[in-house]
Amino acid sequence: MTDRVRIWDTCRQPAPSARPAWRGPGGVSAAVTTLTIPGSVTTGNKFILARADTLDQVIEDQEGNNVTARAIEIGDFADLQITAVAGPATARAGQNMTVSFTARNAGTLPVGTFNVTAYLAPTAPSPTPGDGEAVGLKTIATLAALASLATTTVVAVPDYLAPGVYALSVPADADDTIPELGGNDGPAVDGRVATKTITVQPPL
Ligand SMILES: [Ca+2]
Ligand SMILES: [Ca+2]
Ligand SMILES: [Ca+2]
Repeated sequence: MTDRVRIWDTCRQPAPSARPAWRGPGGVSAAVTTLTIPGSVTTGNKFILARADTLDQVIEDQEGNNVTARAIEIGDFADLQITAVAGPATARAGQNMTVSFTARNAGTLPVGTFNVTAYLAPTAPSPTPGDGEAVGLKTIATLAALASLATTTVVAVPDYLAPGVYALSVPADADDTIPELGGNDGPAVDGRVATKTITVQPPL
């Protein structure tokens, strides 16, 4: 409720051009206005409220139907991406392998701690990032706006993984702790599938 109030506090006075004109009985007035959400609003799922007669200046037959709410996701203008990923040509079930990747924040504000997770998936059907078995992760402490970080991590190939050819993928923020602007969020767009496959050999 606190955030509802915060958002509403800044939005309750639309520009005069956006204020609906007076309408007679049964009349309908539609308006479009641009609102600024203040930086103090925390990220996450919120509601934005539209309230008629905010200052209660009009005595109405029904005062209880002046508000409508719509869900809105507040992002923090981050846009995590993986711009490169590679692993070994072969790996062995039950042993470690080294994965290299480059994480990028294409957004306009720095991001805090997030995980980059490595997955192994069968090559058919063609996997998207995050498909298959999670085999390990690396925690990135922070990434400035428009910064990239090239790094490696050692992950364990599960000993129960059937021998065969696998696709390596690395999505950033697969556990979704960093809200990103709509369309830029989720493992499929926050990750990348390695060009080269990995042949997993049976355990020793
Ligand atoms: Ca009223
Ligand atoms: Ca993203
Ligand atoms: Ca995210």
